[in-house]
Amino acid sequence: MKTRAAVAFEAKKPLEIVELDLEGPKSGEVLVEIMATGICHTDAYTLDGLDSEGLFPSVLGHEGAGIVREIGTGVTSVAVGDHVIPLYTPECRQCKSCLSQKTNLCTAIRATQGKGLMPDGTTRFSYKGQPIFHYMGCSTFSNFTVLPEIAVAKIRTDAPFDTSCYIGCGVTTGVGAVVHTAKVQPGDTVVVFGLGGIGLNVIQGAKLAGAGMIVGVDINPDREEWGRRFGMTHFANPKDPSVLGGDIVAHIVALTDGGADFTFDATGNTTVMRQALEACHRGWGTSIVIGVAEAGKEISTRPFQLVTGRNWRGTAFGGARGRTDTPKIVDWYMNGMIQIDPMITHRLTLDEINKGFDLMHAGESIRSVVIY
Ligand code: NAD
Ligand code: AHE
Ligand code: ZN
Repeated sequence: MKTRAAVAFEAKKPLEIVELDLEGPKSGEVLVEIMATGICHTDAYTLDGLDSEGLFPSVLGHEGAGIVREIGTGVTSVAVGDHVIPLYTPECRQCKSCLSQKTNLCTAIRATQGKGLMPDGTTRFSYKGQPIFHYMGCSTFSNFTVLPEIAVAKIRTDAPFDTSCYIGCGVTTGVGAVVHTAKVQPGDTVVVFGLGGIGLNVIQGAKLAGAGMIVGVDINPDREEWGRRFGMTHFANPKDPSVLGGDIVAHIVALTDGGADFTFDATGNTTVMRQALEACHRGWGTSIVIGVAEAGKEISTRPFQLVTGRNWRGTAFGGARGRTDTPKIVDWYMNGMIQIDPMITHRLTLDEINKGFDLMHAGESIRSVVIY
């Protein structure tokens, strides 16, 4: 079949809207009509050539929602007509990682996914006879895409596509980092570095978990108002002269009476990751890395920071088990426990998708969503 898609033909070049050929689902796979997709900073990072796994030409996008239109042989967990969210973190329920119950990082198809291929080692997309790579196993910047059955979460049919697509990455990552990974407890002090599409969801997750002080840190002053809308109690801009001696770590440590119980990096900047670790409380504070850093970047700190009891951890997809937890987060949204609508700042057509990247880079959007 044919599908309209925004293709990343080369790094650092705008996406091009073209008609691709798409092969139908093979055994264990499903064809999904994507109804809406968010644009996450990770898409921009890959398009900018900063991802060590980045492949071109490819169909980016990993934050979608849609409808199953066809199923391959052997598919049992979803049917034609089901509403689904594609999962870049699948859940096979059979691999060592899934069975361990210690991680959400299913390994069943990770190797081929990282090579831009389906589990059988081939791609379903092509353009003028040339193969086009998949991205993060999802490729939601195409109106139709093919996914393994283990990489779709069935969701309720009354959830709107243009908001629930954000649960495919940003919402689940931010809220999940708090509730699944950190397991923040009532009264805990939380500091969030980076108040974009992910960080604001960390803030609302912290509020949901009953955190006491919730501090937001961002170099964009407009983000103070955004943070307060979702439960942030204090804000610090590292560029502001009011920051103690120009040292954001000293400022946070003073503000939080010795450091935070939990800090989160949602910037992808390795200098900020160090600040987040060092802003944790001596003896027990834990810093969670969410941000994805550029290829070649490394994190560092004085080992003394760890010797004296600070913990450094990371999280992917908010520690959520794709098929099990994603539908629950959709319920949280539909029940009003968490907000999504105000964070969708821009709705675009597929032809306007490059504008979504421009808005993100200019700090003018929280989430842009493409509606097919
Ligand atoms: P975004 O662009 O919407 O937000 C980033 C925010 O960080 C912006 O508000 C920006 O002003 C702020 N910022 C930038 N530099 C800063 C600094 N030095 N100090 C303080 N604030 C700073 O991006 P997003 O979509 O929210 O994604 C954030 C990060 O999370 C990206 O690195 C993305 O790749 C990553 N991410 C990781 C996962 C995961 O599963 N681990 C999932 C989604 C996104
Ligand atoms: N490919 C990169 C790493 C990118 C990365 O860390 N991706 C996150 C999701 S970001 C979503 O916006 C993730 O899930 N990582 C776990 C995994 O298995 O990819 C690199 O550095 O090579
Ligand atoms: Zn993402």
